[in-house]
Amino acid sequence: MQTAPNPATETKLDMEQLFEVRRVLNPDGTLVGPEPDLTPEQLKEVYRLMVYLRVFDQRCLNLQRQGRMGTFAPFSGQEACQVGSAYLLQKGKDWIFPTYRDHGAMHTLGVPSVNTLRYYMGDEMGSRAPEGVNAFPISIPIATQLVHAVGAAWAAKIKGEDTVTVGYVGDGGTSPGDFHEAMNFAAVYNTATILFVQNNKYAISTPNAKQFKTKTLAQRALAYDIPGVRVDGQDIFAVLTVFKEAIDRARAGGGPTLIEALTFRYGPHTTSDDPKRYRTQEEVEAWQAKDPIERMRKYLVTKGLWTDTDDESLWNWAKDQVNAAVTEAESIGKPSVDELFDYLYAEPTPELLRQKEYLKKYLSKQG
Ligand SMILES: Cc1ncc(C[n+]2csc(CCOP(=O)(O)OP(=O)(O)O)c2C)c(N)n1
Repeated sequence: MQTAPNPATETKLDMEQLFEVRRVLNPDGTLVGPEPDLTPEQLKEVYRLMVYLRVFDQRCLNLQRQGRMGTFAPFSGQEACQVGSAYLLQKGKDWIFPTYRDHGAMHTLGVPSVNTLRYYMGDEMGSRAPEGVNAFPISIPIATQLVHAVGAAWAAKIKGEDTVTVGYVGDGGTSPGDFHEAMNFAAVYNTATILFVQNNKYAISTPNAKQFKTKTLAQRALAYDIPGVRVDGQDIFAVLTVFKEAIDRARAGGGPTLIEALTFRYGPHTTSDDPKRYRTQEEVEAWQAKDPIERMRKYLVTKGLWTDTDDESLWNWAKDQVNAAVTEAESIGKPSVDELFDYLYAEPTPELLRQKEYLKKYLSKQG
């Protein structure tokens, strides 16, 4: 008896070719594709944001080491993904749903650094973005925020609004069911959602090879019949370009896009792990040679838009700005005990009230 061919095993599509990595700016700062449609001022703003975020990130690591901040998740190396994914969104209209590593995107959208510092210093009030800055609080559970991003886009669609939402996730976050549920729902209801995977190669210490079998993550879009894109995540121009395409399509009613950016975090997963135990120095250095900030600096210099003096002033300016934000955050008093309990439900449950009284008594006994 003849068996029918099985497409799942017979298909020999080259997924890496099908989902070829989009690139505009080479590591040496030369162009290989059309630049995004930005004015010289906007180009400099994008660069300024990336530099600022690098300085901020490094400072947060130091604050944690000095015992002035709790556990922190650094994103140095991922600045092009952070800035490029949020820069073209419409402020006050579009929404982002970030992970614990996306404070760079939050800042790009308008969340002040003081908020991020307060959050990581243990004050939940840091999660409250200013009015008109549409950033959801950081999600610690991985992939849950994708479902929220799709839900928000669906709600906007029902209301007849052309709002776009971006759900952020890492490579590890593509394994939980929430990722697939979000993809399916976004596809079926054709929501204006961008599902943005920053594939930084490791989920804490788990490498890609132990996380998924497919050659790419972008190809998962095929299963849901939505566009899937792979992009060089160290190339700010390419990230801006693929986001422009996805945002325009979503806003025009064209539905969701899955974007996989190939990127790398230079530092630890969080301040509580040691990356030397699961990756080599050579790997880190190979990625540092493709640095997104250095790449854009070279481009700006070649274009005649930037000088060494400009660069020195920018790094100094960023340090001053970050210092001012740290001073401000540290001058804000500690949150009260009530704040730990008061915002989960409109009416507190008897159990929460009991816990609150218990904690207050305990703390007053401790003096
Ligand atoms: C639902 C859930 N399961 C497990 C964890 C524990 N955890 C925290 S971070 C992490 C790895 C996430 O890696 P990835 O999605 O690649 O994002 P990255 O941290 O690299 O940005 C895990 C498993 C969690 N926070 N939430």
